[in-house]
Amino acid sequence: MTDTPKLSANEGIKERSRYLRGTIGEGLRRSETGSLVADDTQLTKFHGIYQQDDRDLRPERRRKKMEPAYSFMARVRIPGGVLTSAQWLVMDRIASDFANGSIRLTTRQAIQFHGIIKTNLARSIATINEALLDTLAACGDVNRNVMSAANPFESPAHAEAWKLAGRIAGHLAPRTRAYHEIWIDGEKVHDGASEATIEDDEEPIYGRTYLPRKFKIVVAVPPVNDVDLYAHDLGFAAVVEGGRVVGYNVTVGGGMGMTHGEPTTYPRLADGLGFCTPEQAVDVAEKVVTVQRDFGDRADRKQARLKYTIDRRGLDWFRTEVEARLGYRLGEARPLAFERTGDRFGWTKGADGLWHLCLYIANGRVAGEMRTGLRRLAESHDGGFVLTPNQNLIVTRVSGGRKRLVETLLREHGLLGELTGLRRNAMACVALPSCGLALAESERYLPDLVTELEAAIERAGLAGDEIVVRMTGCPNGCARPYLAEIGFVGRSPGVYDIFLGAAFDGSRPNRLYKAKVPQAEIAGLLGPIIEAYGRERRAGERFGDFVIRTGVIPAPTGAPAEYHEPVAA
Ligand code: SRM
Ligand code: SF4
Repeated sequence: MTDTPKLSANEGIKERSRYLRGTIGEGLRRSETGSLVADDTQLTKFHGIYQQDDRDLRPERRRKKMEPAYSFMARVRIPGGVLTSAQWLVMDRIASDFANGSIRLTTRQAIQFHGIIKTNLARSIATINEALLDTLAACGDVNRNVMSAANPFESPAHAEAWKLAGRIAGHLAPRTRAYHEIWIDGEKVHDGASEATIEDDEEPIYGRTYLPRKFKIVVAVPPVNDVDLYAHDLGFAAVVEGGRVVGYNVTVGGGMGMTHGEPTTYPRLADGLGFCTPEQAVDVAEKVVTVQRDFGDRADRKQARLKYTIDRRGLDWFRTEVEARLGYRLGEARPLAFERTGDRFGWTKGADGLWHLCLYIANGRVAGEMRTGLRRLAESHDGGFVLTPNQNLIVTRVSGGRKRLVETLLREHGLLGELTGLRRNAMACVALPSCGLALAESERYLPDLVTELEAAIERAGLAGDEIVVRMTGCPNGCARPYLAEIGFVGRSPGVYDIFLGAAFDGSRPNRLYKAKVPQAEIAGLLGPIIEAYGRERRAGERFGDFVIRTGVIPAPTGAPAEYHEPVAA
């Protein structure tokens, strides 16, 4: 008898999957349903594909005794978010040929397509591959898209950070050939008969059952914390001397997700692990991943992220284990400071002498007129684009002579305009109607809530002031709401928990201010606090700091209870 806890169902699915094949190939050929079988829907995640159904249509289809309106979301993995104009045009084409007409920029420098029906799925993925991009490992229990500080053309340090993101992404990519068999060489879909062929597949880093849970890595270039370093399983913060990266401070154990009413689940900011040289960074990433592979909880998926492994075993134990695998000690972390999170909008001049224009894209949703504008731009602009870690878009490498032309085109299509500092720093997750886990609206609601809050912002004379506001439709934290100065987390339809007090530079989380607030009451609750901020703030004081100094909330410490127990009744 052993008291080893029973492995979670997903572990069995992975183990039996023959390196992520399952029966996906057969499922794609079955025409009597728009869905795949349940086990395969877990495996497609490793291929960057989620089965979803339109939740707006659920009641009607249930009434009509029809199966749910199944379709698929495909997430394109783009390390550091760098795209050529030609690649943008392919993404644009996929949006109308196969998806719901929109391109969705994510909070992790990737692109999502929603609404792809099963019969279009393989062609969508093959088209993405033709553009030299892929969806492999964009989701699933593996290392996901690696983010790096936007944008690589800004400085040599940014370029190095981007290259590191690419090297890590390549090194930690799954090696299984299942992805190519299923999506690219569709006609040769593996029949599963030949064990020997499959055994040729090896996953030297992951093994047959991959990781216990998703894993996320970022590379930051201080003083800008656009990647939200502390929200991630593993972070590298560039230490720059004389304009060059001399190494990286390594952070581990960040994560945002939690479950309402379950205090053993909580957001957690990453801890410092040490310092490594640029040459050591990929090896450090591999060893951190393998420690989590071997010690992460494979019984309870709610306890399976690296943050819980570290809290269970301790940071010192974790460092010792990583260093034993590296065969050397990590250095002392160097002093470094961040000044801000979020994106810097408008024009900046890069080290390349060219200009880069950061555009605000509301919740990352590129559709309609906006999409037309960006298509027209991509057709005439060969400098490319960079997706930011905050759902926005940078038009890169514009010559000084073309700046006016680019601006005119973007203005014509509503892509440039005056916005309050609150709106420019607003970010919402997808939520309804596609996200199966959403408890409340997010992307479709936040813009209206910001409009309501803007009344108080105008009264307080804060139109130009940046305040970080983020919303998610459930506590999983996809828009990193626990690092917002004002965070909204969906509880049930039309009802939100309000979190206040994160640091503008992303180094301190917020805490639960008030739970279960009906949406009609939010502006009434926050308006007076915003107005008091306008009147009483000290020079340079940020909103997140103000609510602590004036006693609206006690200073957040990151203790798990602070995400579950509200300050205000
Ligand atoms: Fe997320 C699950 C969307 C960034 C934490 N996330 C989901 C799913 C796939 C829902 C599902 O499992 O069925 C959502 C798909 C919605 C849809 O219809 O498109 C979804 N997550 C997103 C995106 C698209 C939000 C956005 O509006 O941009 C982001 C895609 C990122 C990417 O390109 O890779 C996205 N998700 C995040 C982040 C932010 C980040 O990584 O910086 C987090 C918090 C950080 C973290 O991981 O701790 C995040 N997503 C989650 C979680 C909770 C994970 C946890 O261990 O606590 C889930 C649920 C789960 O994994 O069980 C989840
Ligand atoms: Fe869905 Fe929740 Fe993520 Fe929003 S935070 S996309 S509702 S899983």
